[in-house]
Amino acid sequence: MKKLTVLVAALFALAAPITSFAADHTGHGGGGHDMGHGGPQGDVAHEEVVDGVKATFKVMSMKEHMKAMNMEMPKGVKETHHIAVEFKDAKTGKALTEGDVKIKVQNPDKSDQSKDLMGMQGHFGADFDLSKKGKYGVMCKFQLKDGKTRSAKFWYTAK
Ligand SMILES: [Cu+2]
Repeated sequence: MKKLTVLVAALFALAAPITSFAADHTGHGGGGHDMGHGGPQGDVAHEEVVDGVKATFKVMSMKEHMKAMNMEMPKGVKETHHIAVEFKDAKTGKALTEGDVKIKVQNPDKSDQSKDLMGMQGHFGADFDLSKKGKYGVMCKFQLKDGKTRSAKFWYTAK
């Protein structure tokens, strides 16, 4: 009996992220998602608590990001979007600003792009080429000061 309980628990643990992934998927495709209401720092694309850490993802155009950082748009950039993530201790709300953060983006055509994110002004960020219309799968792996490796993922639809 005990074995069965463990198995069921394991199944649930496996199923949970997939279910929320699928829910996001339909949620974002369902229309009525108004881009550009998120202020200068962009829209919250995804928020998730992973093992005690709250991860907030924002996807913004390079223009928006440069404006928010008070910087000029550099010439010749082929990246179109900036993906930013902020981490907070889910209990205390304290910002967690040190760690290794990687993002892999699966493009609509199933090719992918991976980047290490840089720590900048309280968030981690990197620039990606999201110029094709369609659904991008964003997978983030992060290791913060406590040494645990966590991951989060979500869908982003480029219109
Ligand atoms: Cu940034």
